[in-house]
Amino acid sequence: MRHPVLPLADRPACQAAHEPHTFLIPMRPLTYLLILLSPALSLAQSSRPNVLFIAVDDLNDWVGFMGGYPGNVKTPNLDRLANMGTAFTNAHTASPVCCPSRVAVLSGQLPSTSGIYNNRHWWKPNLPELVTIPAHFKANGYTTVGAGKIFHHTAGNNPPECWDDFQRLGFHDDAFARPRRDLFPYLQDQKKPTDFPYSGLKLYSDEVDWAGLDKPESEFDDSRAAQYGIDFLNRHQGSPFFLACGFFRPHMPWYFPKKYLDLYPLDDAYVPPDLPEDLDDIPEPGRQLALRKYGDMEKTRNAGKWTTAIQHYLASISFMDAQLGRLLDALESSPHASNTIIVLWSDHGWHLGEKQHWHKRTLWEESTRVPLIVVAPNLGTPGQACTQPASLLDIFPTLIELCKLPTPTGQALDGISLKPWILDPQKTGKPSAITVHELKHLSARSERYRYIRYNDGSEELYDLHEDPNEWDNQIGNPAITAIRDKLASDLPTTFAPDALPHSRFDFEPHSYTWTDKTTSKVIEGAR
Ligand SMILES: [Ca+2]
Ligand SMILES: [Ca+2]
Repeated sequence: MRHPVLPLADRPACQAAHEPHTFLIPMRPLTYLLILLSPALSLAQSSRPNVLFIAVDDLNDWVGFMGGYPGNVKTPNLDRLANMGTAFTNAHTASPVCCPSRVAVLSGQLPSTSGIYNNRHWWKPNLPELVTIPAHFKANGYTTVGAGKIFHHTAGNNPPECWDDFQRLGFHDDAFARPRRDLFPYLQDQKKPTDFPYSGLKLYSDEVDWAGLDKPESEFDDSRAAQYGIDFLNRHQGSPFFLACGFFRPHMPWYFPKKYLDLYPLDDAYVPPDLPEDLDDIPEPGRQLALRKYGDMEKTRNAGKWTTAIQHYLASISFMDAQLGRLLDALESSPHASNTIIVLWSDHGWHLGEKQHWHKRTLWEESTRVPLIVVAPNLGTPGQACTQPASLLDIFPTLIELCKLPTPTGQALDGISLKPWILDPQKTGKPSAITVHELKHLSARSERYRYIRYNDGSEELYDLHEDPNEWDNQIGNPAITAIRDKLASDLPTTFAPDALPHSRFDFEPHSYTWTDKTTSKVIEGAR
């Protein structure tokens, strides 16, 4: 499977946002002053590369350069970024769920290593010594700043200790759909619009909605995340920086400025074939994962809105892509352009009806395959693609090697540096990409095959070269037993116990401290 990197296309026009930001953490001019006043530090760090770290939420392989969408998806800026560096077109998440995926990326550890398996697991009070990417850069002399969704977006997942400055943008676009004050303490109460849900369908939660909205583009969270990065790039001098921008779209709700809908005429939208029989050769645990939240799939299909929903997912992607474009423009016109590594990744994918599924949380290609682009100035050939299996776990070791940072002390990293594949994308021998989902549901993806083993021992095996949709479970095919055995041997064999759940702790969002209700131990996240 090899998808060519597409040429640049016209970028959608977009407005610039010039609004003041609200910072939860006050700006710290002293940080910059101290760095400027420290010539030794400045000299030592002047040649160190900066990092622009871009996270996307729930973006599957429906991206131009990945070729996952059979129709015409408009992602000129993702394609532009792929043309600037190395596109890992066979990259997979460590977990098909937001929080554990992000903890895995940011700590370099599989859920089976960290014990962070689901959205109800705060990493900090469970693993107070865990070193994350921004904290590691900060400890090594970088200025670390960010905005938007980097860690999981609900309260308690993004400790201020990681950052010199951070702009929280926790789903302001649909604050009315987020009544849980404990999860969203930073949002202002907003009345639910009278015409909500805009889709006309009441689905499993208020976030499952879609619409092109009339509000100005600059007021969307993703515009603000990009603007934060643009402002930083325009003003920053001195120390090397780690700048993180986290986009929420195409995570639900699929809200965006109306004009992005014009990019996708309804008649042109591709809808996956409706194949209930695809589940016939899937073991029961896999069927349960596929049919979880099946009500949304059924209601959407029965209401004749499957195509409309897909149109809104596509428009969400293009809206996010336009914000990425603004950020890349700002980097290109800044003094940092030639000395900044760029990494872009999505936390996991999304099903739009394949295998009768309408969400994430499965171990098939739709959920695990994600965009991963690394732009490393002066390394490799811009525009190259690597089809070897890559894991989002590889990001941390890659950045460590490219930025010549030490490895975090006492912290095993489950990925490996991608630098050898940036230098030679044809190089073979890359380990398979492992995905861990909840209770020991596991997948290993090699360049050609996927092996799944559920927690009851049942299995699937797919040949992606012959069967890119994973329709034909080949487990038991004697011709590829050796493939099965090899991939099975790649799966983790030890499993950290489930982390303690949210309910075990009292969390105070403004001081960013947790108190363990059983031991009374206090854990601080704002040191
Ligand atoms: Ca996500
Ligand atoms: Ca099947």
